Amino acid sequence: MATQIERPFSAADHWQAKLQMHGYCVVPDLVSPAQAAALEADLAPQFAMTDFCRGDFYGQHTKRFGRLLTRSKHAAAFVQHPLVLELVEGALGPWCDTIQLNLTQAIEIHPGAPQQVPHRDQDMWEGVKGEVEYLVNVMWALTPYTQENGATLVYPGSHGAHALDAEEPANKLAVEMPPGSALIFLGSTLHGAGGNRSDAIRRGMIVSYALGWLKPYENQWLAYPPEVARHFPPELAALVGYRQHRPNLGNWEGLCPSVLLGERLPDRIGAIDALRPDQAEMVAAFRRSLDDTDGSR
Ligand SMILES: O=C(O)CCC(=O)C(=O)O
Ligand SMILES: [Fe+2]
Repeated sequence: MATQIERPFSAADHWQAKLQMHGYCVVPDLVSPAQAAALEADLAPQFAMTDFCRGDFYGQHTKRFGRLLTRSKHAAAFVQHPLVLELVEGALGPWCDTIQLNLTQAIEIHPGAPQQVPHRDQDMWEGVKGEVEYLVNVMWALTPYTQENGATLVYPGSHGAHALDAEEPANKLAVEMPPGSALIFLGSTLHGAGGNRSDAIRRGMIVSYALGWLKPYENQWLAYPPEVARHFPPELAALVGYRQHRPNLGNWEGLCPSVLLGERLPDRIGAIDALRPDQAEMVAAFRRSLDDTDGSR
């Protein structure tokens, strides 16, 4: 009998186990305080120019804006953090071929903001619930998050099949954390911003990732059109949508949309299949059966 070589238990395995068990995990010091401060310094003047939100979901004492990859050169390191990507791919891998960026959003919760309605971010999509995970959220603290200033509230164990429970879970937890730490939670986990009872602003950034075949919350192709995405490293461009999700989803003229990021397009291009191996095999088997039928005539 062949011996199985065991993969060592990695940091990602540790956090994945917590994420799956509780619906969330809090990873301390995922980036340095200096990295968090550099991002915050870029976002601060943009918050100052942004109006307060309207509508009771966002909340009128909050400010938000998106497209963060265009707002700060420091944002990409957060979006592409290797541990985060490994966790997200592990959590969403059973339901997709590749993941995609769902949104980046800078959020300020101002003094006097009431608690946000508890919600599950997956409910933006009308698919089956309780069996599929659609999304993973990463909340990065840019100022300290405290119970008083509106730290995100999570409901431990409210994820997965519990998303179908009629009752709201009894226990909630204000996730207190310093800048550079991140709260990672599933799209099925009940959560919301806490109320800000302090006299200081709570500032953070949400980066979320979704199954590669869904319509993302923030329209990534408009947030990062080809003239912008052309300057991204290829993996980042792929994450914001310049890649097909097999089979053939998100194509441009039947091709991978990354062709738009090149210098020049050929005049005429024919469509090219992008199939999963099992689909390619099914199609090839059908073709062979046609050839066999033709040959026997
Ligand atoms: O700001 C927060 O703590 C959470 C915000 C949130 O969950 C949302 O807007 O969907
Ligand atoms: Fe949310």
